[in-house]
Amino acid sequence: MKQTWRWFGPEDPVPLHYAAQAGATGIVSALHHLYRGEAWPEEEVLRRRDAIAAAGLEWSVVESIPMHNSIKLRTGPCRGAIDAWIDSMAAVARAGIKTICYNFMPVVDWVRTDIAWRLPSTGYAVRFDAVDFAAYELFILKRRNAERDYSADRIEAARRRFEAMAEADIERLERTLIAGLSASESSYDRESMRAAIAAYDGMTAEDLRASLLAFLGEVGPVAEELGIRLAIHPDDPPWPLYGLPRIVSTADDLRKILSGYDSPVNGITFCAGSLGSREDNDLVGMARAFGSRIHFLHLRQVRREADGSFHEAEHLAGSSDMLGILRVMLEEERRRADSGRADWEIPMRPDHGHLLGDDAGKGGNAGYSFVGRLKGLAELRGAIQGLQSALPELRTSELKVEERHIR
Ligand code: DNO
Repeated sequence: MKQTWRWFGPEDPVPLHYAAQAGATGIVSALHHLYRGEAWPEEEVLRRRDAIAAAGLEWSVVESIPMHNSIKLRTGPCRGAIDAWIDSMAAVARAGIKTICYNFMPVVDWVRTDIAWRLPSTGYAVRFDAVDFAAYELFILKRRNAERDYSADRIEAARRRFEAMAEADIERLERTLIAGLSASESSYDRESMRAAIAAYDGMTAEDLRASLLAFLGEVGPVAEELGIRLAIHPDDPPWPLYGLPRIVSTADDLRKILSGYDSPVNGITFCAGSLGSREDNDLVGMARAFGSRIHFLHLRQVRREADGSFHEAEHLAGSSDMLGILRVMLEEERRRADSGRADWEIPMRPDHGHLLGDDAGKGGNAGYSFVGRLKGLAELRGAIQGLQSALPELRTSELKVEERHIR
């Protein structure tokens, strides 16, 4: 597996050479500073690529080319936004990057209620608290008809939670929920959030899927020509939020997307953390079922809690079977290599990490501090080498394993 590391660009407080120190050879990046809906200028793409190359690393995956809401709604500037997306994709392809991760979540990208939840070990994790989330949309955002999405018991629990919140708690929760987590391109205040949600009024999951398939129908053929692999990222968390449809949450969802535009370029980012937040997602089975269309791996784990909440656990110690997933993906790499594919190596990154040691208090992007991700990558690398050492049939990268021993 190609070990990669997300870098948010020159503004990222974790510099590129730290990625190399962590053992990554590839970088995952995007032009985060550019407004969604406009094409990425080629010279900016090349500048980013060269900055990464100057650190001795390779830009392996673009994550993500932003997806303007009009593409999901198929209204307004949709046509122009798709053309811009295609232009960005072409600029990226010309710069030599062949894998593009993107998502199709309406209004909000990944959602957490707490970015510094204290772990028993004294580190911090990001967490989604289902009751806090309900309290926010029922009693703070006051989303229209939100109460229809909750049981009477949950509404009562949310009311009690809300009543116990101080003004500062409300502010912190709101900032975390709608004012932008790292990597999400949008940030809202209460009013613009309500308006963004209202734009989707009446849109069903079927409608949203139709938008995605229409998008793929236009982008897919160009991706085929350019040799690009498209990798849709699952919803995080994988269920509807704010009454908005989410369509990349389950095995059934993925099947519909992959068969809806049935081409090897139409693939997925297998995010073990996002998909693993649902108990009914059998991750090892999904990795096996969709293996040939998995173009990128986000490796992390969550610990699911009884009431629908979850927090991010250590990379090898959550509610999912990480070793099982790694094993299936190593088998997939072996298959690709055996079939003569030059691109058999699947890029993976340790997605998120705990806030540990003296990273606490340094600021930076939630989930993307240095030490926590270094630990995650080290654990994953150890697990991969352990599997390959025990199971010779998984040793696609035996040369690489030896190289590392020599170093
Ligand atoms: C969070 C991420 C997501 C993801 C995007 C992909 O850290 O995993 O923000 O990058 O949704 O488009």
